[in-house]
Amino acid sequence: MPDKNKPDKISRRRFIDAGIAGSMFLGTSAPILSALAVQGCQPATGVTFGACYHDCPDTCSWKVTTEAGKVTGFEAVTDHPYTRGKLCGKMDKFPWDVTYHPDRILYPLKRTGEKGEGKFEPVNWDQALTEISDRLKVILAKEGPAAVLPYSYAGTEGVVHMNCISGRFFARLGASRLDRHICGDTAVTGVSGVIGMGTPMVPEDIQHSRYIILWGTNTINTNQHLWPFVEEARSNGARLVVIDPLKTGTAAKSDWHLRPVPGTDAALALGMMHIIIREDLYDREYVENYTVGFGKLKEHVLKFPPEKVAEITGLDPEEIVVLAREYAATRPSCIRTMIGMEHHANGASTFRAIAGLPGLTGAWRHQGGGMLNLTFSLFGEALNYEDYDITSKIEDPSIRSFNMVQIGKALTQPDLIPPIRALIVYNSNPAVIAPNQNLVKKGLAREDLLTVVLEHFMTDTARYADYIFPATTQLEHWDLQTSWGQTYISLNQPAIAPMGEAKSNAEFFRLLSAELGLVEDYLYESDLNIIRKFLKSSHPYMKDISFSKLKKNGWAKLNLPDPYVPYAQGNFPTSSGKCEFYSESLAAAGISGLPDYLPILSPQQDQSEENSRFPLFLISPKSAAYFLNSSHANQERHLAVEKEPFLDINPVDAEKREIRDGDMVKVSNKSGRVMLRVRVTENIRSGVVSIPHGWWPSRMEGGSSANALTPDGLTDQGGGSNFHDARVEVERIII
Ligand SMILES: Nc1nc2c(c(=O)[nH]1)N[C@H]1C(S)=C(S)[C@@H](COP(=O)(O)OP(=O)(O)OC[C@H]3O[C@@H](n4cnc5c(=O)[nH]c(N)nc54)[C@H](O)[C@@H]3O)O[C@H]1N2
Ligand SMILES: Nc1nc2c(c(=O)[nH]1)N[C@H]1C(S)=C(S)[C@@H](COP(=O)(O)OP(=O)(O)OC[C@H]3O[C@@H](n4cnc5c(=O)[nH]c(N)nc54)[C@H](O)[C@@H]3O)O[C@H]1N2
Ligand code: SF4
Ligand SMILES: [Mo]
Repeated sequence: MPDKNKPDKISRRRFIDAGIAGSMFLGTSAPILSALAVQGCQPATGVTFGACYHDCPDTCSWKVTTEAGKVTGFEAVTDHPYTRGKLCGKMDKFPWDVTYHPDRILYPLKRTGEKGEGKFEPVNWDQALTEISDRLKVILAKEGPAAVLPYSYAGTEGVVHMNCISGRFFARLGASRLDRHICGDTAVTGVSGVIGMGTPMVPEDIQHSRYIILWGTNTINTNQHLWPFVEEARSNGARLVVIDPLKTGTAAKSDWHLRPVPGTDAALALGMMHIIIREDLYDREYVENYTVGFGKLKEHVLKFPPEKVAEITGLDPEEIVVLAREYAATRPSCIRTMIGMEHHANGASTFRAIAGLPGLTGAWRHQGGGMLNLTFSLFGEALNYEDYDITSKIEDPSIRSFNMVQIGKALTQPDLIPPIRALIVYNSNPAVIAPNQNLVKKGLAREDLLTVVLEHFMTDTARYADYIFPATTQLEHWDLQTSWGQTYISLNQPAIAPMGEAKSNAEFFRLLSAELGLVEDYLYESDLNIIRKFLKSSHPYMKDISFSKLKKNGWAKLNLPDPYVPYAQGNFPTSSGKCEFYSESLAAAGISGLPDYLPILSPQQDQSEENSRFPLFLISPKSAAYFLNSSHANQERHLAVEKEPFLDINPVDAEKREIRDGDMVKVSNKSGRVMLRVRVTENIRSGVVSIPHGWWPSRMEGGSSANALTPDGLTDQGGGSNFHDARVEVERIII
């Protein structure tokens, strides 16, 4: 059970910055270590265990068979109780789709053409590192280390290669810091305002639930190993409700699909509370003993009667009443949230309002009850972050930082002193995934910017690089995988030697450190040392989990209390130890003490001239089942399934614009325009259109994808992106 007094609560940011890697020095000289650090021995023939590196809540475990140093078999481990012997369609042929793909970058490359053109020549490692380090030395001497910026996210979530040595390297340099808030921090900030930063439920327990609300999450696509547990609950009589403006594949399989206007869910949650309190459906004893601020909440939600909430959300008043009654009357009840819904200017407030519901109904009392959110805090408690996290100890917090969401602005801001002169990109593809794509590309196109990209493929970001370095894949390096969606820890062993001249992220930063003459031992810690040290923990969750056991089996479940019902009797990791309907600390910080609905003006309400020209909301969720963000969106097998990206539009909106199913359209706003084919469909509510996230602009007609239309504003708290607040107009292209 999370202990609110322990300083080991890690934010999602800190988890991602798991550049938070460990310490403990080997005391050997840097270059020698560098040579030793790369690989443990991998068998030429035999079986190794590994785990998926993707930014996906499922963190599947796999088994690799090799013969004569080549992969001959790749499959899910069958005895894993959560992932249950199945990899997803994106990853079930991973060795051939990625590691052995003929387009994979296997040698360092140096730019010969214009930035963005994609013309390169091979260069050897030594020469490329020397040239980069010479340019960096000039930048450091002339403009200082703040002129250097890393750009990375969760391309691999392994604790070694996500941001361990690299995090230490940039902190040691004194480079500008990157705020990695693009995913999850907004949701987590909102939820923790009410119930604290803990892990409220474990995913398997959803099978015990009898009322399941999948709220703003497309489980079948984005979290597919949870789905069998949902189905199990249903076969035992659970009712499944999906709340999503889109009729996703998950919504299509639900018992009841509610389709609010995007960005209005906080009003819906407060409206449910209105009914639950008015009709006396709340758990009096739970509220009295384990919550604070009920009196204030009761008065506050009077402002959210069903008629008013119906007006805001576009739902029927009756739907709101029935949802509230059913939710309050059925036990155990579980609300499952993930990430997509946070991508609005009011994202944190939305999550905060929703997080209050289980406290009101006492859903926390039951196994299978409460809120299934993210599980990363369990790993934050269990593992030895103290030794692993050198970065935060050496990083100077007074050095300026840039939010990764606004990378376009950062690279193009005219009055920045010093300007960003060097950008090192790894584990991310900002030309595709960051909002305001045209501004990002403008920044990347700067001739005076030294851009270095570590990658597997020639991504749209890599095309802008001055130097590209070939990164190893998960089959070629050691790593340790924690999870933000389940409770297993997995060791990834290299199954084969690195292909071509590929080197891991950690090794790149060791080599660059040596080239720059940096001497600190923590820059040269080996992969295996990082892993072993990270596992060295006396926390009860780690009982009987060791490196050698993981090596033998591949995975281990954290030793959590069974059943895991942490808030059955309060014990919330909040400052009061209770569920905080009213938060003194947030009120003191100038944020509302109560959860509230902060309206995002709809295009109809917003009378500004600018926005009246763009009357439709655009959302760009992860609708592509075969992409993982922008990963795999260049692979034939994946593209064959996804075919092409469509703009989904409701018949009412299509008719107004004389658009028919299959027409080519131009979707535009002041930031950009995207050309694609439409699908006229009742699957989306009127007033909203949708384009799938992940497609590479270079592969689209007209050279732009969804993020050319998304705003680069920030969410109310947590520093996330308001991707889904875009407004657009759609026109038929007459050919
Ligand atoms: N196949 C696949 N799986 C993935 C990913 C991927 O790219 N592809 N990405 C991974 C990553 S990084 C993440 S963060 C997770 C995300 O996992 P999810 O959060 O489940 O996925 P999203 O598609 O981002 O958003 C979920 C749903 O939110 C809906 N939505 C948008 N705005 C609102 C709103 O205001 N209210 C409500 N109720 N719903 C709204 C969208 O229509 C969408 O269907 O998925 C992970 N898994
Ligand atoms: N419009 C819109 N935009 C979005 C979202 C949305 O829903 N809509 N979702 C947002 C969310 S939630 C997220 S998390 C971000 C995700 O954004 P990113 O984290 O940038 O995700 P990917 O596009 O998968 O890019 C990861 C890259 O890392 C590379 N990679 C993988 N392993 C390694 C490695 O070991 N070493 C190196 N050097 N590279 C490696 C892959 O080849 C890939 O190109 O996108 C965000 N952008
Ligand atoms: S992407 Fe997700 S579902 Fe697919 S193999 Fe990786 S962890 Fe499993
Ligand atoms: Mo994400």
